[in-house]
Amino acid sequence: MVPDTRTLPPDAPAGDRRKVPGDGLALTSTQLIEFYRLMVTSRGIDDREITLKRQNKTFFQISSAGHEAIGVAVAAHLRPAHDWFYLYYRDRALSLALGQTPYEHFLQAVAAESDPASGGRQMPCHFCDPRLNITSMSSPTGTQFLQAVGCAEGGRRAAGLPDMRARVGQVEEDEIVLVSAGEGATSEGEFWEALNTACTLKLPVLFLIEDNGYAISVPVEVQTAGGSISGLASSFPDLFIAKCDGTDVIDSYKASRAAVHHCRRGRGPALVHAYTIRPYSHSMSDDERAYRTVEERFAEEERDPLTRTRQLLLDLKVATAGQLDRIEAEAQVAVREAATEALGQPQPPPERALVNLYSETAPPTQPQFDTEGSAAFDRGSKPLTMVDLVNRCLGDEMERDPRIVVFGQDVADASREEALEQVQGKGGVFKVTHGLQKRFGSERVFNSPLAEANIVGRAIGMAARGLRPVVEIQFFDYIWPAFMQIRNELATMRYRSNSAFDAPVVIRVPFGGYLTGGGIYHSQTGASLFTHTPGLRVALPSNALDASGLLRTAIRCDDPVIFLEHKHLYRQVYNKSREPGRDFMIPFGKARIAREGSDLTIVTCGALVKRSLDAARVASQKDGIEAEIVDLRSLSPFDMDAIATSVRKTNRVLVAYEDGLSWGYGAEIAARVADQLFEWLDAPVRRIASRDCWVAYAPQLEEVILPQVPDVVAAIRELAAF
Ligand SMILES: Cc1ncc(C[n+]2csc(CCOP(=O)(O)OP(=O)(O)O)c2C)c(N)n1
Ligand SMILES: [Mg+2]
Repeated sequence: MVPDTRTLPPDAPAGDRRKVPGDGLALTSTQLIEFYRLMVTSRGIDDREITLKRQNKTFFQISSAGHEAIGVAVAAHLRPAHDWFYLYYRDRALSLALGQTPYEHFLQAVAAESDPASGGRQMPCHFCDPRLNITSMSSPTGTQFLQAVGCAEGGRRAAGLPDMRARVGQVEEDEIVLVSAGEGATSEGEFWEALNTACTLKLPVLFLIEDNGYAISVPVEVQTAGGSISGLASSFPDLFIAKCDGTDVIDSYKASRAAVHHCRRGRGPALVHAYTIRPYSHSMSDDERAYRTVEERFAEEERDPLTRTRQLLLDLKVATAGQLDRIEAEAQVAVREAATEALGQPQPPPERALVNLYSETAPPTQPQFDTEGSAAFDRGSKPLTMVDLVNRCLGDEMERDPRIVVFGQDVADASREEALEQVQGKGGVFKVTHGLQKRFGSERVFNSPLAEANIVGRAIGMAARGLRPVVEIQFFDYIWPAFMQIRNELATMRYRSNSAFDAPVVIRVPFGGYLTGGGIYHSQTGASLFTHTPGLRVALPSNALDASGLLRTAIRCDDPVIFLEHKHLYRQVYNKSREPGRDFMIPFGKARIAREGSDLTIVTCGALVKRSLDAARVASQKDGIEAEIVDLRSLSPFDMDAIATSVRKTNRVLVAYEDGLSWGYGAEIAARVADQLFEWLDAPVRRIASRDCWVAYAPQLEEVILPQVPDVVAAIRELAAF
């Protein structure tokens, strides 16, 4: 008869426990047996998937073999649907321990439409389960760290703000966020950014690093200075560190218990460095015999967590060999049945390929976002600049929706609260967020470190739990460190999670040239890099009024938006407007006819709108040519109907844009016009754009590199004469 509860000897585990406080470790035999059942189930799923892949019944396989012990041990201290989880692909046992089923894992492997993690969009072991607070994982290594920080931070901020808390869903006082990854992924800069912010804000994030010694074929000593990630991280303040043998359930249990305890008590983040093994090569696309010696591989076999746990249970007399054999056999039956059932499930039908790219309930294209006709202009007030109206829109929206947080570099008035009373406030290098911190407090308006991926990654983590981040990237020229987060994380969130999660984040970005001296790194364009990213929406207003209306829509809609604010247009007198009212919205995909004309159409946006208007005036006065100007306002989606209507009238098209000519935004417009409106055209589609060059600092060079009014005039004349 096995006693139901026993205290295991504290000297049982291997590994370094110097920093693990407390020795009393109570585990029931039932728990230990459950650990074993989950571990053999996890290995059984991997083995079954490998067979299915060889039979071409699944399409990819990556295993959790060797990582089972740390997985079940850490999960024992965590609370699904209470804590939050950012997992990685070797966390099959962990996810089973949190409550997922073998059937659900197989549904993803066979790419079933009913796969609850992604609806057949993602490879196997890309876990996602909103019922358990397992957020959607993607494939890039290391992108999950900053999102986990944002998730923990979102909970913390909401916990302190009753209005926000009431709107964002469940927030638990003692919740923690688990984020896991391999040791190789810690070489990504975002790991260090995440540790930095987690420690700065003392957030309850548990970093679980499952160190199997290899990142595909690259061994840890090539990856990590000194060969130990916990050693490298040891000087972060308030970071609790525990090392353990991740193939030993007891050692793993103790280390993760201490780490969870630290986080739950609000003492800051923790890092568990678990030494695991990787007995099955990196994935089925890899053969480790190409780079590992026979001796090394055999030595690793000695540490197989399944063998070790089985022996432990026998040594402790928790179960007999016969009982363990039966558990294994039952697990195999359950796995086989789950696989068979999943194999009968159909893949998504072809007509569903594009579903879930964008919100179906609140996309920015919907009529609910068109209040343009009922603007409530305050007749008595002065016209305001684009900076003023964007600032007012942000303030109005923050007042309306307590879920909105605003952050980025320099966006706060003054990070030091003691300074806040005495100073005027910074509020952004362009002053667009000026006064918002004073008005809404430092929990909702705050500065980030100088790290662009940090801003977007955290925003995605906050959005996953219901906050509405409106962040600023200081200059478009410096958005690139965040591009991985924007393209692979933000834009894919809805699609890859089958709409279980979304990411309604607005990224405001000062953009563009014509600064006279902006140079290479303060003049950049490149909108097409974002319009080429499915899942994103992109806007580029050319005047203060449109900026107000488009930003309000961007904030209220459920899709992620890149909101390009042209720096050159920020304070121009010619584009000012009166305040249009708190509900003034312009939907995306609705162009504006900036000038009516009958001889040719100029399709344009941003700073080229004014240049086209000036050129059209010259052409009208000097040549009698009347150009119609279509200001697109939103670049993705764009208003093809407005273009078509104009082209059917004028039969000639010039596309004018600020990106470099080749592969730039207008190239696609020109191609669409040529393709869809060919029979309406009396002349070839012409383009005016920047030279395929950086914008040089010398004003004389800037002038020839960026398209100018005379260039547009010349193109109008040429096109009209064709
Ligand atoms: C950003 C990025 N670069 C490269 C890859 C390809 N890749 C997938 S897994 C992997 C190795 C990861 O090693 P590690 O973090 O140690 O995890 P392990 O697979 O060993 O568990 C690489 C290079 C990727 N998915 N993402
Ligand atoms: Mg590794």
